[in-house]
Amino acid sequence: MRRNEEVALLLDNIAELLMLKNENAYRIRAYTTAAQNIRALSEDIEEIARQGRLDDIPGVGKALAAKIQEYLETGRLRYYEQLKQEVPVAAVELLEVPGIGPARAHTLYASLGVTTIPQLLEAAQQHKLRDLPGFGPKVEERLAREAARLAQRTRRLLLGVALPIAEEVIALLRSHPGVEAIEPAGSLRRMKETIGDIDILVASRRPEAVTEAFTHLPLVREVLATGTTRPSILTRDGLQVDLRIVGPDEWGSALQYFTGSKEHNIALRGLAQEQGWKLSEYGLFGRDGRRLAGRTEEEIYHALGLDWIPPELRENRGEIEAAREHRLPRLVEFTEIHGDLHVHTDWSDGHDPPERLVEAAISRGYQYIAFADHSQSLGVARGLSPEQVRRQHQLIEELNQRYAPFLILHGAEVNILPDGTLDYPEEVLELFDIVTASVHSAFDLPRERMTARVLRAIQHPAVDILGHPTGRLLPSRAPYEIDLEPVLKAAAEHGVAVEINGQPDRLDLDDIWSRRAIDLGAILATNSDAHSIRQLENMRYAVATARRGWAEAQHVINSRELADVLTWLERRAPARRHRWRTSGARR
Ligand code: DGT
Ligand code: CA
Ligand code: CA
Ligand code: ZN
Repeated sequence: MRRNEEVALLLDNIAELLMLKNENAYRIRAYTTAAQNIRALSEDIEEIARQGRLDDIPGVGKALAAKIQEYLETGRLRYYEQLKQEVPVAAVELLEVPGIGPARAHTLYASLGVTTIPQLLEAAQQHKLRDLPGFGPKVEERLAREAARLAQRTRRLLLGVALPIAEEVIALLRSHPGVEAIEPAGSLRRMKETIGDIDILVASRRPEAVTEAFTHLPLVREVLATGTTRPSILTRDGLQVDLRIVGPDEWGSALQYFTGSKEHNIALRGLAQEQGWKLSEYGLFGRDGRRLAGRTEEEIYHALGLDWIPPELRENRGEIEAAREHRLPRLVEFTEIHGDLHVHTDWSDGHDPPERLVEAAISRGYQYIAFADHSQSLGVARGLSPEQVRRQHQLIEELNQRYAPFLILHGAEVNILPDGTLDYPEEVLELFDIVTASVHSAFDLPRERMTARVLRAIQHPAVDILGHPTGRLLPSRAPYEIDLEPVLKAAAEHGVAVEINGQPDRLDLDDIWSRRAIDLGAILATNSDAHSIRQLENMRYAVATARRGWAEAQHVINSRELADVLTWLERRAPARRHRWRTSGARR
């Protein structure tokens, strides 16, 4: 099934480019229909191609079959490459603007060279649109407004930036006497990795008073809208916060609606419609208009024959079917996390000394922590020399005496060198209790070589965790080229945990790949990758990502008790067993 989605996306992309070319609707629909049908296949498209049955797929004729065949075999499609020469791909963005269809988009890029929303805004402000065929002053004015709105909206925030601010607002409003309930909504409640804007929902019988308090919070820079039930502000950090105030009776339906996602809501509304019912932010209503549910979210889901669905799963990725069949996962909880296996000290590029990190970990209720300073070749991050590793080993033994029964594991974040070997000789690797292997250099290797590189590291018996497996940085650095399927399979086979790195700009693996890792039998490690005490908090984002990836506690190595983690660490390196027995650290 590996390439089904890839092929479907390719066909969708072609359809979009054809739209921009203003091709006839019939041809365009042929591509989107084929894409849909390929997504619905329960068979691997590569297998179908091998058996020469591509044109048996509904909506796929001989010509399209040949194109898919070409793409599957060569990784390229000449027709698509050629289209990209003819049509500026960036202009697809214009189709997002309400009021711009294919014909107008075509006119915009063909006569003005406008391909992006900011360019559209500029052209509208300079009154260059009104004289274009099919536009006019009214349209120009409207497009200027829409483009201005969208240009703002495209700036997405990291979850780790948005959540603390939202929580500050919520804490400040919660104590207001008019507030009966308050929760984050939207992508924030779903803990998505990036957030378009911050949505907060309040239940109150006194919306004017709440709006008054909200728009006068100390962190408000500018009030964008004052409507009594929908005030909106800009914070001092320049973030937009939308508040919705509803009556307590509508709390459940409003929370459900404003949590989204849009796709999840559409699917849910469809379920209601099958019964002849109507679902909106005001409630679930029967054929005769009688209100069936709406005070709580549970009420609504139950009325629709579903178990209540945790917000992190509400993306229409199978959660509704699972809820109907009572097979939703029991998602891992933050309180089930017993330790953090990736923390940097001031020995490499961290800010805080080991002792203080240990104390912070203990006060978080953890049973164990692993220091994972950088390895020798990472000069910029003050990677440790073998000599320093030996001294750090000594120090950790002393700390373990002092802090028992809490256990400090001596770990390292060891670079995977371009050829897949590790950045320390064997006799140094043997000193570590736990090793996280990560790629920190040569990001531009071809896909096959990057994959082979990481596979080789996984096979090394010293390696326990694969660190930030794709190397992406939000919002700017794309993942390096790597074929994750075999990597995750190898990790599963060797008992190597796959990291969900909790740094807000990493969240790597992401939600989708985390879910795939679980399906392939791999175990995850939710790690903070903290470089300071404060950043131990990153664990939250790692756990949230795991939850979005449908992870249960059993799928997360650091939700295990200390003794079970030690057993796991002994799986390929039995000599380690001797170590914790003699140090007396094992309870
Ligand atoms: P964001 O802000 O881009 O990260 O994503 P969301 O999901 O927070 O979206 P936002 O802020 O536009 O809207 C908040 C929620 O309101 C959204 O998740 C679902 C609901 N919603 C908004 N527009 C629609 C709509 O057109 N249809 C449906 N069914 N729900 C909508
Ligand atoms: Ca939002
Ligand atoms: Ca919003
Ligand atoms: Zn790293």
